[in-house]
Amino acid sequence: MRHFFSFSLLIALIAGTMAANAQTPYKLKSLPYSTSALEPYIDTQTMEIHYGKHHQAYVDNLNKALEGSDLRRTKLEDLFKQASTLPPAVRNNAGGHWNHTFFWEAMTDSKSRREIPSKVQKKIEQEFGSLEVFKEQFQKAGLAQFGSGWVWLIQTPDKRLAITTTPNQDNPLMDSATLKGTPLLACDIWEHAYYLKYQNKRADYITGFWSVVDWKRVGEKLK
Ligand code: MN3
Repeated sequence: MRHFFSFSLLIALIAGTMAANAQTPYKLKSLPYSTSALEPYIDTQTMEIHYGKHHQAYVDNLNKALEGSDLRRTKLEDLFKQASTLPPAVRNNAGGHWNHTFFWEAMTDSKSRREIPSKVQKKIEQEFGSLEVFKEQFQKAGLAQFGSGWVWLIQTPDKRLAITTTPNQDNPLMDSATLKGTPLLACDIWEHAYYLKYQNKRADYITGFWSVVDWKRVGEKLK
């Protein structure tokens, strides 16, 4: 009996260690396409620096900020529910890691995935009047965001669609967000996302963004 007891204790300890390791350290996921795949809308050099340097830094700094903390056992999506209570280094780098992973996957080099599924088109028409009006409003929101941040298309808990912006590396999953919901699409409007190619012309960058959006993925996320 005593042996059995210590054996199950050992198993519990191993399982506990594995669960902790499943979360940290966080790693940079591979891009779903090459760094030149979104040319000419998103240039190769920007992709290389944005993904390889900026995103990597969020991952490294997140791992550093979580060192020795119980928070590393918590999934990022669950951390965001208590974002307003998190140390700034955890909140900013956890947001930075999650938002960029979401952003890379919001774009595609596949022609067929760039076509908008009819259920997405219909839902957008219902909510915004037309796809063109939606794009205009999304772009306007992106331009109105002062300084660094993100513009999002989200699905709110009542299943409606909405456009919202978040400052810095915040996102609509955070308890602090002015409008909360499930992200369907995001555009990074930090200058580092576009300055090398577009300089101060954020509007042209967002116009280019429409050409590489993975609309199929928006459809997969739409409930
Ligand atoms: Mn960025």
